[in-house]
Amino acid sequence: MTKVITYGTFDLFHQGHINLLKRAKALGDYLIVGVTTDNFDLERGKLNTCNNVMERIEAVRSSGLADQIIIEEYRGQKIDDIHRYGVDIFAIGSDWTGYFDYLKEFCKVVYLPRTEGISSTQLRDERNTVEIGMIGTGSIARRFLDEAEFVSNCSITAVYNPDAAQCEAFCKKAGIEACKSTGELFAKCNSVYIASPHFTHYDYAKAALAAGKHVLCETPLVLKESEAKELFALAKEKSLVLMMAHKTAYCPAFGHLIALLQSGAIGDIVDINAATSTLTDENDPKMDSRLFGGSMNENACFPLLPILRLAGTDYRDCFFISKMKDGVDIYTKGLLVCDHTAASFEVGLGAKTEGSLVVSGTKGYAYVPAPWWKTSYFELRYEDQNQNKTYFYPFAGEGLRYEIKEFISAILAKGYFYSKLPVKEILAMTRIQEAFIAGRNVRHLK
Ligand code: C2G
Repeated sequence: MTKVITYGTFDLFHQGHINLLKRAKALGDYLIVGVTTDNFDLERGKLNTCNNVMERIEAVRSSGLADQIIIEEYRGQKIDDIHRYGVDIFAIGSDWTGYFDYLKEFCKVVYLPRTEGISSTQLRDERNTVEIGMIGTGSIARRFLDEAEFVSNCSITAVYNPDAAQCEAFCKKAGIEACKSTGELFAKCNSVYIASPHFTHYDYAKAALAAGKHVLCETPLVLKESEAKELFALAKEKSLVLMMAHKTAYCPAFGHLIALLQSGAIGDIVDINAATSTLTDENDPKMDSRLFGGSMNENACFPLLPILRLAGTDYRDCFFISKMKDGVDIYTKGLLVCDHTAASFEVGLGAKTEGSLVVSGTKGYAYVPAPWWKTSYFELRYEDQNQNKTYFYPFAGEGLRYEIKEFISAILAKGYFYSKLPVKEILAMTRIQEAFIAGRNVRHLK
């Protein structure tokens, strides 16, 4: 019996895939099809798949062409599979010609003709495109523009900044239309990315939602829980997506770290410590008390993400110790007391801390080195060091592409969509920031 193996993502399963599988099957008597996992695709830079792994497996299965379906989850697996399944022929489309010649050492390698005129990329592009209007033209907006290039089904169609000169300069460089008002912007997009100073978020988000636009808003969404609740209620009423642009929440490594810890990898969690500091120039608007600057307002959403996810949002008490300068906290240490877990965090714009995340459990601890909020690597450590494990993941570019992809997927899903950053966590983050601004349980260092 001649065994043939082939691999693919098989997203939006189409005639090109069917032809390929037929040609591969014709090479032998038994066809094994490897379907890539969602994580493996992310790792190899494929961020745009529309179907999840189960849907893609089901598509291959229902073609009736595969005698066996396996999943492909790591680089180098093809060699293992060839040995494990006693494969005689490895077959793949001609777009890969030469790439898999290294497998010739283990079996015959055949590059099959690719079907012209159809591809998953083309099908993805034919789906609706989300037109994003941007509010704000600062450094994060610039990065957003670059990162959006990596996400399909979206385009930046217009930009607004009340400072017309700044807006013109940004748009000229980017080759995008500058708008003179939010009304003009809303007319040129179906969704809005808000990257303006945070005290303006509420008004812009409310106006955008009222105009029927989906909203992706930079951190912090707002600084009052009542405002956050109002915005989410408005989004729900109008069936619109409202997401906070929290890059850590959507990156692959952070998601896997949380899943591992929630499944008991270090036992019961007893303590979480996370720090995020970004030394900032004294003259930067982020250091201006009139503009709601300061470390808590600027950075707290980052350490609070793992804390609220792992310890829960129903904390009993929350305390703060701050070092103030010109009316803003240049450094704040926070302590959260939950029923089962203690948590502490540090944020700083005027003081530098070790920006790591440490989660302590009854069986071991997780260590994510600085900058943990751009998670790409972490370790689980145990009393018996032989049990220690290290994990590596991609964190592509600035990492914003993951949140952009999530935003686009949520919009295109047109209905049920599981958000990786639940509303209750955003509300709890806002509640904690609001308590700090109100001076509740805040002690000041001299
Ligand atoms: N294909 C084809 N004709 C098309 C489109 C795709 O013959 N018009 C083939 C590809 O060449 C590949 C298979 O269909 O052999 C699956 O394609 P994709 O889903 O794009 O998967 P790919 O990224 O090529 O993954 O480990 C995974 C493999 O390396 C291939």
